[in-house]
This record gives sequence, structure tokens and C-alpha cells, in this order.
Amino acid sequence: MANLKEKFVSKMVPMRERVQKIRKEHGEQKISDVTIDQAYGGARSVKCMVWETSALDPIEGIRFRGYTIPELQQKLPKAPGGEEPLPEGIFYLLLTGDLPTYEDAREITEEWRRRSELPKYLIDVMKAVPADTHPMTQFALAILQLQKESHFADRYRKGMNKLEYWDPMYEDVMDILAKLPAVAAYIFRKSYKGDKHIPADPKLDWGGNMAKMLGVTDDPAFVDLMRLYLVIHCDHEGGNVSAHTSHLVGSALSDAYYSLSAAMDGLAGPLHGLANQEVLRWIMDLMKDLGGVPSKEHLKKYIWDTLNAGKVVPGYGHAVLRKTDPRYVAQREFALKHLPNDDIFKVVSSVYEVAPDILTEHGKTKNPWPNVDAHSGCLLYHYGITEYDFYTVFFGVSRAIGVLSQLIWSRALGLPLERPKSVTTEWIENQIKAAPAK
Ligand code: CMX
Repeated sequence: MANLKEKFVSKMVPMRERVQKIRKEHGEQKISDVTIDQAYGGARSVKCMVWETSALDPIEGIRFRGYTIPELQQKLPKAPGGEEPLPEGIFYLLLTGDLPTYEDAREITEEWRRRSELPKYLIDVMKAVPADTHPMTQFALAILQLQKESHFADRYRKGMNKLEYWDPMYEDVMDILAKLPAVAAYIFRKSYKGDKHIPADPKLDWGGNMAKMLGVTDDPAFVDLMRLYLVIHCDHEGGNVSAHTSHLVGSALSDAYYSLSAAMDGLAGPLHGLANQEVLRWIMDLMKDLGGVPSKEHLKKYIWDTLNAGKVVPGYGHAVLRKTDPRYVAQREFALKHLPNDDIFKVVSSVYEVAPDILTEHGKTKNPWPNVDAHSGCLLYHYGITEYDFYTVFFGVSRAIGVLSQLIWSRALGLPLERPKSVTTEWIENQIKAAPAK
């Protein structure tokens, strides 16, 4: 795809110079201090990584290249007749920093269509996977199996100048993103629909084809849901587990297949992306126990029971956010427009009304507000995707857009091996002893 690649080069060259200048002239300037609590506590808020594609404010939420979700719903190109932005458009934006035209997005659709076919060896491997394997395991496995296609690994083996790393990385990223909807749909149909598959439609966009190949409904609102979903889950700055994992693994010059597959292993944790499946499971259990849509009083007791049993309320809390996640809000607005009378949506809304006060009273979580995962399952369930173990795969297809765009940038900027320093508890105790008395 000449245009996008040329456009990227036009951005890459000045950006390289900009970063080199910053490092040369201001490399010694401090931007973060680290406390003992942060060292034990998962490095919260320690600023020690650069991530170009998005930035997260604790109160306002995510901005993709400076744009909020409502702004992108307005400004990104849409498919004819569609109401939600095309994921191809956000890939263009994350990679180049510029808003695409409809034609720019269409070119990416075409490029991904040309690269989308799944090799037969992948299908053979996927067929051999035990049927009860979790969809996220299958997804990470499929990405890893495709690694033998890597241009980056091939070029590196043959000998490549560092300044060229970004180029085969770009090619790998385009190949992977092109195939992910078909990989995801293949896992879905194999796991839940009798191993009967639906071919892609060459006339459809990337998200449209994702919806088509799943084969759950012809409702055009579902196609728009897929596009919205694939846009809003794509990136959430660099510190989250999936993004950070891809960054770390990629820093060893592992190619995009290795980096993404590892990122998906992190996304599959219940405190991260798997929370979307856990939310639906929790709500379905709740509706079963309480006989359908519960009263507020019953719901409050159920939430307290969850907390008193030493469990988390899935979909609530966040390591960075301190307000309702704008990705939650975008999905809530979609639900209010398309499925206001859905019973599960009613429960999701009731939880939103009562859970923040309960979590505040409980007094542990720093953020009592819902995150992205509190809402996505109810939308997917409404359109017939009732197998909630599959939900995190959608998150993974979307997250690939963000982490892979950044991976191209990481190689373009020559970012080095990531290697923070670890210390022992004994070392920390010695630091405490050596510190001046307060
Ligand atoms: N329910 C109950 N307790 C919660 C809670 C919740 N939803 N959220 C946080 N807490 C607890 C933590 O478990 C922690 O307890 P301990 O002190 O006993 O360890 C305490 O509150 C402080 O946690 P925190 O600093 O507010 O939050 P963290 O940065 O440690 O963790 C997160 C963030 C998301 C893992 C946590 O809020 C959580 O477990 N939420 C539920 C799972 C979830 O929805 N994850 C998806 C996040 C979005 C995504 O990545 O996809």
C-alpha cells in the first residue's frame, strides 16, 4: 500500500529527528520518581515508557492522537449507510497522526482484503486444537502459528540495517491485521457453530466482514456495533498489560506475531480483557439467582455479597481512570439508541446506578466507576453472541490495531531493549536504613 507507507515515511523522518534532539538535549531531565510502594505495587504512575498513539487522562479518559471518542465518532470516515466509524480509519490515525479521508480508509480496506486469506496450515493446526480450549488460547496460538510468515524475522536473518526495521514490521502488521477477523470468526464458528464457516464478502469493510463471518445476525446495527467496538478498544496508552507486553516483547526485536501473541496472553487475564466475559457471567448468574431483572435492593445485596466473598465486581475500577470510562459511555449510548428495552442492558444500567456508591462505601478501590468491560458483553449478547468466553477475542482483534501501530513506531524510532532494574527486599531495607531520619 504505497500511499499509507509513503505517508508514514513522511511522518517518521521528522519524528526520528525530534526524538533524537529531545534525548540529546534533555535526556537527563527527570519526569518521574519511584517510591517503594510503586516498586511493590505494579509500577503505578511511574512514567518510564513512551507511547505515541494514545494518551490516557484519569478524569477525561482516552484520547487517540488527541481525539476523544465522541470526536472520532464525528470525524472518522464511515461506511456508506453506516453510523459508526470504520476501524480502518483509526488505524490510519494511530499510524500517521492525521485524520483519514474516506478514500484513505477504503485503501486500507482493499489492502487488508488482499492480504486476508488464511493459509491451509493454520486451518489444519486450528482443527487439531481440542474443542474445549479457551477462545483466547486459540487466538494467541493462531497468531503465533502465523509467525512463520514474518517478513521481519526473514529480513533480520538475512541481515538488515537498523534504519529499515520499521519496513518489514509494517508489512507484518498489515498481514496480521488483514487476517485477524477471519481468524476470530474461524475460532467462533469452529467452537460454537459446528465448524461451519462463512466466507468474507470482498465488498465489505473490515468490521463489516467481521460481523458477516460470525454469522449471528443480519441486523445492520450489529455491523455498526462491530465497527464501534473495534474502534474503541484499540488503544489505551502503553502501560496496560496487553500494550506493555507487546512493547516489551517487541523490544527484543521479536516480530509482530510474537509481540501480539504475547499481548493476547496478557489480555486474557480476568483483571484485564477477560473482565468482559466475567461481567456477563456475573450478570447471568445474578439474573438466575434473583429471577430476572432485580430490584435495586436485591442488586445492592448481591454486590455486597460479591465483595464480602473477597471477589471483585467485574467491570468496575481501573488502574488509571478515576471516572466513568468514555468507552463505557459510548457503548451505553449505543444501547440507549438500539436496545433500550433489553433486560441485560437494564441490569447493566442498574449496576451503574448502585455499584459506585457501594464500592465507595466498601472503601478499597480507588475508582468506583465502570470500565469498558462493564458494558460490552450486554451488547454482544443482545445480537446473539451468547458464548461469553469468546468476548475477549473481539477485544483482542481491536487491541491489535493500537499495539501494532505503536510497534511500527517503536522500530521506526529505534527504541531499545526494554530493561527496567529490579531490586530485592533486602536492597529496599538497606535503602530505608540509609535514608536520613524524618
Ligand atoms: N471490586 C472489588 N474490589 C476492587 C475493585 C472491584 N471492581 N477494583 C479494585 N478493587 C480493590 C483491589 O482488588 C485492591 O484490593 P486489595 O488492596 O485487597 O489488593 C484495592 O481495591 C485497590 O485497587 P485499585 O488500586 O483501586 O485498583 P488496581 O489498580 O489495583 O486494579 C483493576 C485495577 C482494574 C485490576 C481493578 O479495579 C479490578 O480488579 N477491577 C475488576 C476487574 C476489571 O474490571 N478489570 C478490567 C479493567 C479494564 C481492562 O483492562 O480491560
